[in-house]
Amino acid sequence: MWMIKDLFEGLPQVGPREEQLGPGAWVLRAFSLADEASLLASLEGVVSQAPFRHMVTPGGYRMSVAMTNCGSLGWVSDRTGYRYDAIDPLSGLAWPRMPDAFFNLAKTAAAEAGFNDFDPDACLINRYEPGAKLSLHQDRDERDYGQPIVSVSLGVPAVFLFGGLKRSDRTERVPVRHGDVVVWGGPDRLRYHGVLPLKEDQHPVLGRCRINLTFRKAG
Ligand code: MD6
Ligand code: FE
Repeated sequence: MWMIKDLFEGLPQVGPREEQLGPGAWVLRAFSLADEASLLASLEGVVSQAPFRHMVTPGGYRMSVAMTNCGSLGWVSDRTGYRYDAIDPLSGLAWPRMPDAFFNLAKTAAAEAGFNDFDPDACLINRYEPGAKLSLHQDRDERDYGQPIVSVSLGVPAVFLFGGLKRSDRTERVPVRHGDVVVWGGPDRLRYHGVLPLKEDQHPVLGRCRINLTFRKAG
């Protein structure tokens, strides 16, 4: 069947644009597209050392999103809880170092949103296949809520849910596409958020997947 989105396929995405989601929250449209090649090459290097895996929640459920990490700390979940750990439990080794292309993108995106001294030490890498989702949650395992979070979307488009400071607050649906970067911090740092189940789609490089890089200062 013919769909409107087919009309846009193959056309160049327009240059960077910014949308404000809150006093300290921004979507930087297409912000990472200029670095696409180095980001994807760096991603391949990280994943070859620390492959994607489905972690288990403290409640015993297998997460539909597959995860890995790079940087001096990595986010992990198992039956004992959520935490940041310097060691990849799968290999028993340190997580791969954060590639310069990742670090530099996270710094420049944070600065663009007004956070000038972002010092990321952790990059959580999420892989969504069709149907994978992330339930509404807050990011509260980090030590310093004064530091923002930078989130880079690659591959198949998704719908990011952006809620309020209470779980029951209404959520805004934010479409995120290949190259978009979301930054939030300050008064928006603890807002609930999640990702709707990924739709079946194809990206020329990443296939049926969406990859999300989430940068934090964890330690
Ligand atoms: C995702 N992201 O977009 C999931 N958390 O795949 C997150 O949970 C997230 O994107 C904090 C800040 C930005 C995020
Ligand atoms: Fe999150």
